[in-house]
Amino acid sequence: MKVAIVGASGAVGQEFLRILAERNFPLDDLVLFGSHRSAGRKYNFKGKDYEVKLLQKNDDFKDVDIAFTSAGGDTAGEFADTITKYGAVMIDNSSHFRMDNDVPLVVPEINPEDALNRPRGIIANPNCTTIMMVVVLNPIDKLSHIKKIHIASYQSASGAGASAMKELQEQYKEMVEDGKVTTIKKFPHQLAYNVIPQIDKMTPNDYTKEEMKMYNETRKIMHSDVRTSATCVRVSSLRSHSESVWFETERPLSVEEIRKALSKAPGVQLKDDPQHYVYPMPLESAGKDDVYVGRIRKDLADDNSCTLWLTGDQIRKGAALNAVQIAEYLIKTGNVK
Ligand code: 2RA
Repeated sequence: MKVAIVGASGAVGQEFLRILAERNFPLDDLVLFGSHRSAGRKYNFKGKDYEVKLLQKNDDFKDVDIAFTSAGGDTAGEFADTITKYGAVMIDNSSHFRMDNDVPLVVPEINPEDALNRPRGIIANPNCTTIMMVVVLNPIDKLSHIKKIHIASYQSASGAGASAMKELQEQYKEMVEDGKVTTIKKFPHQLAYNVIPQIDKMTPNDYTKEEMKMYNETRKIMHSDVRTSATCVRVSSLRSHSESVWFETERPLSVEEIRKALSKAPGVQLKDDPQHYVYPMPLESAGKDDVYVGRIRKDLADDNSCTLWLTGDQIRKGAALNAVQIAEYLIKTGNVK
């Protein structure tokens, strides 16, 4: 099994290296790719150094079985043919292919079989906030169909990449040392001591692209007609996203039913004892694999609705881990070239 990581120097690329090592992913050979900026850098994987090669339109992917790509939508679009030409499965982390009818959009806890039908050799990894939400809501949808979802997200700097995490740390340092922030590059406004109610570009309906991803991708992954209305907000935590979710089901559900379903759900950890200050927070979920859920309660405004709070590591389950789990499923089902 030969594995490629495209975008190896980025936050998600680096997480791929850690997760593949931790999970003892069955690979015999590894090849790293990157842009002009990162080509030539070396990264260690299980005691051996690997040099990042420049991603080019050539035959470098000839022997590759699985390519994990996290290099942005434009690069994914431009290099997809090069990557898949000789039969490699491309598991892409960008939003470029997610809504294409001939590209499956997969969360292994929910719709792993979709990964088996990939006419273009591409499988899309969903948006981070969507992955974490559907891992929690799908087991509830099985109790009673979820018709509507309202969500407010609290997304850490990590969602905008390694340089954004550095920028947030720099901004806090500048505030302490100079009393004002001068470094504002990755975010549209100062993030330190602030929250920004915009993630990704604004679309003509005044929802952001991130919010529309939550609407569209949730339907595709869950094979559902559910409607999701989101406000996605950047907050000044460093790593791990959180979400406050309200959902309306066809029949009213009790909190006990929901807790029972979630306590058995794969990839989910219940942390729900609010009377004793027990609920999940991003500081704890950072670096962990599961999505943590708490504050489960009835919605006071609607008998058929409940509400909950969740948090999960956007770089792991929201990106690299989900992609690696897809690859593990393909290997388990003998579905790699
Ligand atoms: C973020 N990239 O900006 C993520 C959203 N998908 O948080």
